[in-house]
Amino acid sequence: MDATHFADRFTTTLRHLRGVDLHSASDVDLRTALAHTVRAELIDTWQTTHGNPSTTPQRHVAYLSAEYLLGTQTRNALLATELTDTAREALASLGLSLDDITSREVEPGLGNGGLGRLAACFMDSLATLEIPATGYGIRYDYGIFRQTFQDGNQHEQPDTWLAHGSPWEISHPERAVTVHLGGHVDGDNTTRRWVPERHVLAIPCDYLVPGYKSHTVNLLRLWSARATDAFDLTIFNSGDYEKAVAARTYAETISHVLYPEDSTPQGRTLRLTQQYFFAAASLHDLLTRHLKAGRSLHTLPDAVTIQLNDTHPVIAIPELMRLLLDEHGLSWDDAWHITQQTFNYTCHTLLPEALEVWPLDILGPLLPRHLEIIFAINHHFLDDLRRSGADELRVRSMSLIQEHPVRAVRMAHLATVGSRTVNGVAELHSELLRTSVLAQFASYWPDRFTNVTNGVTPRRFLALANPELASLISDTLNVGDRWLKDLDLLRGLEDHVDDPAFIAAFREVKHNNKERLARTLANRDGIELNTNAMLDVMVKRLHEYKRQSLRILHVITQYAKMKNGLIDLATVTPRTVFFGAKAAPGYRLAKETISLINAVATTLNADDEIRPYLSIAFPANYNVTLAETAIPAADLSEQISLAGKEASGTGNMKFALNGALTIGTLDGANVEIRELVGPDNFFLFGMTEPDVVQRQRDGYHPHTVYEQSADLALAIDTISSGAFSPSEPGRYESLVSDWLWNDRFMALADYEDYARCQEAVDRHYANPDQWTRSAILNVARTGFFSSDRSIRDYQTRVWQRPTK
Ligand code: GL9
Repeated sequence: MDATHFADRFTTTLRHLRGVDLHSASDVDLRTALAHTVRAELIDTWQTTHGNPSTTPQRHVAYLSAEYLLGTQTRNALLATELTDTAREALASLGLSLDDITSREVEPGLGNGGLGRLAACFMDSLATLEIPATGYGIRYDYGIFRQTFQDGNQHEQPDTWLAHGSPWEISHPERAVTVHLGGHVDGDNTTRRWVPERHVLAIPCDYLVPGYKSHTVNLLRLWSARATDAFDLTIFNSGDYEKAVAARTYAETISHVLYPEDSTPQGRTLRLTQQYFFAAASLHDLLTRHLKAGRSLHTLPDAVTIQLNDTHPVIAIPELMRLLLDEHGLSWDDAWHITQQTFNYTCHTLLPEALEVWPLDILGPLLPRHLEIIFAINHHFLDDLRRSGADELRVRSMSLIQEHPVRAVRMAHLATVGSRTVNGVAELHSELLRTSVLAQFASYWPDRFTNVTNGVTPRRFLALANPELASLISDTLNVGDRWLKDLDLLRGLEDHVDDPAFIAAFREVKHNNKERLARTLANRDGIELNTNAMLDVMVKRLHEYKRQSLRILHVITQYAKMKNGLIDLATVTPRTVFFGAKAAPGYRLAKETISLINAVATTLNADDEIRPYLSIAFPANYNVTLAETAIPAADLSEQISLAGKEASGTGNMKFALNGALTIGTLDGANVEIRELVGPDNFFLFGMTEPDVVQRQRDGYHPHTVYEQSADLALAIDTISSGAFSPSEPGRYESLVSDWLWNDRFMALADYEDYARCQEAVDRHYANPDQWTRSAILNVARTGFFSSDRSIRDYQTRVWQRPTK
């Protein structure tokens, strides 16, 4: 398609779809028409690749995830279809700017953080690698909240991403699937029948996922809840209008809002309803397609493999059992074999409080038949376990049911028992799963456990986010943009690490990216960014284990020392410390940390003497769109979680690939990043995971650490003195006392080593050639972290056809 043709289609779409011409078109009209113009291209490709599923020889991958943090769609679709230049030229010929139109696109924020963004990267790689796949999830009416700051405190506003419609969505109300809830179970010992009490409709809302320069367009199918007519008709007929509307509202609540939780599960009936709602609708979809293709249920594992993204969709395991047993009349053994060979489970955490459990008094009333099936699975499993010689202690600790503090289903255990493979998301994480979190399962089924280290898509996080670096790479490697599909080719950059012209060009790209970020922050937040300072970035959910507190304590020490004349300003490496972080709305300590960072920012940024050397930028509402501008501008990437707590991290990979150096602990994928880039190009500090375990065993007393570190005490005492809260000196008392008397994630214990390491960062940065060399090596050596590699690992380690 050439530019004239594109322009023609665009104006026609504007007229026919929006009923406007160029002169009367609003922003929304333009955005919508552009999206539809590109979408039409994708649909043509999609129809040629997905015509008839029964002729596809490859096993279909179904990815089940409660979250997809997609980011904006249009520029990615243009990139994938190689239409960016065409669109730009076409729009320019109409007096319009592609960048203007796309810059106002609203991102679907249907996820909380890393787990949801990983799902989006995987969808991109599946399509790029031409693997037939469907992503299944929930179309939340409201995604992750929009964060604002008022007096430095976080406030949450509803995310109204659908306010102007969703031009990328194709919804099919006529293909709604019915999902049942509640009720009771009838029947005798041999035939059990669920008699549900309520029914809701699941409407498929499809998003096309184009592969980059591939012939595959996959589907992301998000389910939206609607009331059935029967749902409220009886009430309507009885004349109780209010009650009828309330009934309707109840059904539609199911897909109303994303739970804004980070790592910790919310034990609420609505959340379990959401999980079952999308798991059931997705399985219905998969089975219908399988049967329509004339296949037997016994061949399900040969045709489909289901990847469970954490435990959120694990209720799909008993649901598949229910369908096979109750609806299709299979025997228990056949049903179990099929189920167990179809599912695979990815675990994404190490925090014990993040392991989902569902109390029986929540699960039972909502899904009575499923609870019976879970008990039966447990019965079979525990029998086998006992036969293998396990004692009762072991049996109790591996049971799918916990007894204390309340009787509840352990979803990670159910997932492990019901899946063919279980994987962690980084080498260290998978190792810790095998040796601690799921150790007993790993010794019982050693072959079931494997690792797939996470990855990120280079299309969004290099080509789209960092076009200048992308074109420098293409020019330097002389392979066109082939490296975008074969990221190991970045290794070729090592040959240029001593080439002065390349070094200068690389540095210029970084500087331009800082200027671009400065423009964005000026417009978006009214923040002034010093583009001549080192940009030191910590962006991720606000959580104690990630230790934003460690970062801010060190900033405060530096500030206090500068103010007290303990640091000669002439020797200081100027830095801007950038934060981006949302706190779960009910997470008190996290919200206090946000308030403290903002208070310190206010003080530093108002100090004319200090500001040129040390300042803080903390824009509100960090999201995928802001990440795409912030990450390419960063010099330093902060990955400072307590060792053994961050399962992988994926931000860490995005920074390294964009030429930031990491200061980090030996946690998650940091370990692999450091191995690849080399110790000289990575700033390592802190306890190792075994150190942490030992220190806990010995008894950890943060107050003693405080007494023994003058620099740490300076920071904490400065806070306590009210330096950042003059009208209320005790404002941060709860934070201070938590650090001194609890400090669950041992920020204080790692403080001194962190401060030492930051000095090493300053020294390295003081030599620009040395720094740029390290930055280039970070890019050259981190091609491994392409999500294409992760998906290939899933193919060889997880999705191989089952052996009979
Ligand atoms: C997470 C882990 O905490 C991260 O370390 C990991 O990189 C991602 C993807 O595997 O998964 N697990 C988890 O619950 N979240 C993660 O980021 N939390 C959110 O997504 C908010």
